[in-house]
Amino acid sequence: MDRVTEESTTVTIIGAGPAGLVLANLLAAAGIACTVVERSSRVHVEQRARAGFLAANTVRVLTGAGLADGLLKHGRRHDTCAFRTASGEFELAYGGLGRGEVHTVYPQQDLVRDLVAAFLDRGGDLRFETAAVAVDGLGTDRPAVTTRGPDGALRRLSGRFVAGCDGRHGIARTAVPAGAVRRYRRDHGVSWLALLAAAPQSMAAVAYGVHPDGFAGHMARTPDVTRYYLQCPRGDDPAAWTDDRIWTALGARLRADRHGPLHRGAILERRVVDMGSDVLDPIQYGRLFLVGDAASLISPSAAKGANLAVMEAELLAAALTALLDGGDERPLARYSADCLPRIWRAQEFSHWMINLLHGPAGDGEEAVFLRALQQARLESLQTSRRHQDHFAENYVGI
Ligand code: RFL
Repeated sequence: MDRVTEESTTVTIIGAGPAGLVLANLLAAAGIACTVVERSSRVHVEQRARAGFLAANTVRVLTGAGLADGLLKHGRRHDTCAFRTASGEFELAYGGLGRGEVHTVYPQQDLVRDLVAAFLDRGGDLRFETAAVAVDGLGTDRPAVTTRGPDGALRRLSGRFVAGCDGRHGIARTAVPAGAVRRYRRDHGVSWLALLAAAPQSMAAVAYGVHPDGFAGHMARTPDVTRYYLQCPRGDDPAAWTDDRIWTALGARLRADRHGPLHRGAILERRVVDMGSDVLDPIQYGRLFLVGDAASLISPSAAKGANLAVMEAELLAAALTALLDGGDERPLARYSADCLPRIWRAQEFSHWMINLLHGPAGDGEEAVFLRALQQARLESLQTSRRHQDHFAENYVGI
């Protein structure tokens, strides 16, 4: 039997993604002891390119907590998106619609790097290459997380609460007994080849190409790197997509012949992402609280995942602080009920976006009908100011 060293903390946070790191920083600022365990290395989490579009609420939370120096300095304002269809291009300057909110473009890996540095600067306890391997005592007032560190040693961290911020495939979800929470889920049946290109953005706006060959997307990241997406068949091998094939498909679907050429560059990353969503209800079990992708996975169609993670981390930090500092149990009791309506709003909008951007292939009766609906949806968005305001509110809001 391996020897297990016993340790204690107040809140054990599993996972150093946006959810875990925002929570850790907010708790540390409130003087609440927490320990973050992260199975990957620091280099890995600080280089993992994913999201880039930060909602106004995310910027507000980070600014209020003094965590926004990097994003305020290097982030870029983004307020327009464009749709390219067979009938031309239309732009939505969403920064002037709805509530007038805009995105800040700042790569997730840069935000993670800032959050790691801020937590360590405060003297925070953050253990990389340390995986949570078991969670126990969730129904007691002393839940514990057993971890295995880089030296192979086992440590059992017991505390008052556990925050599961370890993403969709983490251990926190699996620690919840079957039947204790309900899991809603949907496979949208669509896959994207997610690409990072070593090239500046090709146009100022986010662009969504709606094309008979499938969807294509263009999103800024940094001055030298741009994210693109190509709808692809489920199970496609990313290696089968050569740089040439990628640029040809992007050019065709984003209609470069009509709207101007794309800035090409080497493809730095290509991976197939299956569009799926799920929501756990409640996002709590005993003294375990789920945050971010661990609570609800959302398809990247509307860039909501990281923003939901930050929203939930803020609510959980405030609720834990109210209890541990002031003895008020009510916000923590409400955590799940407070988050779920916002999660479902984001899910609803992301689902609507999926239907806006993808028409089914083929000449079958249903496919033809659904493509006509897609066209009607795009026309409504192009022509109705009310629809545009609603879109803007949901596109940037959380
Ligand atoms: P993360 O970022 O996955 O972090 C979870 C962390 O937990 C660690 N972990 C463990 N650590 C210890 N022990 C264990 N047993 C562990 N198991 C797991 C993992 O190593 C990891 O470090 O979850 P978090 O913090 O909830 O954050 C969620 C966001 O990362 C995610 O929602 C977004 O990236 C989604 N997303 C986007 N969201 C946006 O808001 N805007 C976007 O523009 C956007 N673009 C994207 C995206 C996701 C994408 N992919 C890869 C699905 C683009 C893409 C391509």
